[in-house]
Amino acid sequence: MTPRETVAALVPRGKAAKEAGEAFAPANLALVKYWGKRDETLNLPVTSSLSISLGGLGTTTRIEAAAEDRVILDGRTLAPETPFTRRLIAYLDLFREPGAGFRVSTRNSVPTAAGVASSASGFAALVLALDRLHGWELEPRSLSILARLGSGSACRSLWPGFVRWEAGSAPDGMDSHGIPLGWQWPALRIGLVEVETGPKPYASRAAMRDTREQSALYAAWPDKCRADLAAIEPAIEARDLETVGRIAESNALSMHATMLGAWPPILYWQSGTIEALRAAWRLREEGVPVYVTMDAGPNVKLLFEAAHEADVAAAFPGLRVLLPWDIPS
Ligand code: 2P0
Repeated sequence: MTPRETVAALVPRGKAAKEAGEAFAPANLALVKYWGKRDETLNLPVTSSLSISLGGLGTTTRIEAAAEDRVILDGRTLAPETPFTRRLIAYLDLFREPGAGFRVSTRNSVPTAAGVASSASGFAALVLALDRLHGWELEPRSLSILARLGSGSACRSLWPGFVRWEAGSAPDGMDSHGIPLGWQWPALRIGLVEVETGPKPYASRAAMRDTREQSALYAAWPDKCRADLAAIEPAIEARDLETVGRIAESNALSMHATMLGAWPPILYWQSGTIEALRAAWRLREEGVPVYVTMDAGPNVKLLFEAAHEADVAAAFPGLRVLLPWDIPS
């Protein structure tokens, strides 16, 4: 199945379009990571993954019908040849009727400097805005499948709180989508430690592929993810930070270890990454329950509970603290 066929199978025809559609979607942080695809065209993952939403950090997108395509990011019209515009237009091409144009205005509250992926919230907000523009009224599961076609991790950005991306096994990907887990954990906090603000040396899409194809260590990764996923869900339900944190930290560091086994090696870490990691470990030795996770970049994210926020903030000057359930309506 092609992405276009997926869209044709899910999207109803002949609905009355509105003037515009607008939506917010939160960014998400994976506690058990997605790293490796079994199908690169449909963004189907090798393993299931699990994330937590990042509260008010995310993307707001407004879309309108227009004579020709125009993409506006944070108030500025982008040139058609930027990678951002190309990727967005290629995605819109999956949905458009012949001759139709779109004006898309998108704003990220995700600071690019914070190293939080904006493609996840970006494609989730876009598909929600498309749904509202066209009056499709699709089920969240269908929206999640459509968001996945833009970026894998986007299929987890349609809900607040914890979301499992079920890898599925169908070749057409119709069973590969996000599932909201519903567990509330109001005291849980996410801390963003900004290590480096420059552009990434490797795009995560290519890094994921190179790791899978070249790293002998990748062979151990799918089983690690399956075991981590099976163990983390009951721990989340029990609000057991020690177990959740241990699994999330180990999963993230193992993902980075698989990348080092590729040739040429893929290393996102900077010296500040290691300093942040050691600072978190020091805090833990002092009795503060704080755990680390990282994505395809040098920045570090911390998991802790509200009761320890002051200790954590004191050890990480400039820490940005997020409340996962504090999502704009
Ligand atoms: C994740 N990451 O689970 C993992 C952990 C980065 C590290 O999903 O190619 O932008 O668009 O499907 O979703 C980043 O990869 O990749 C990612 P595509 P995506 O959050």
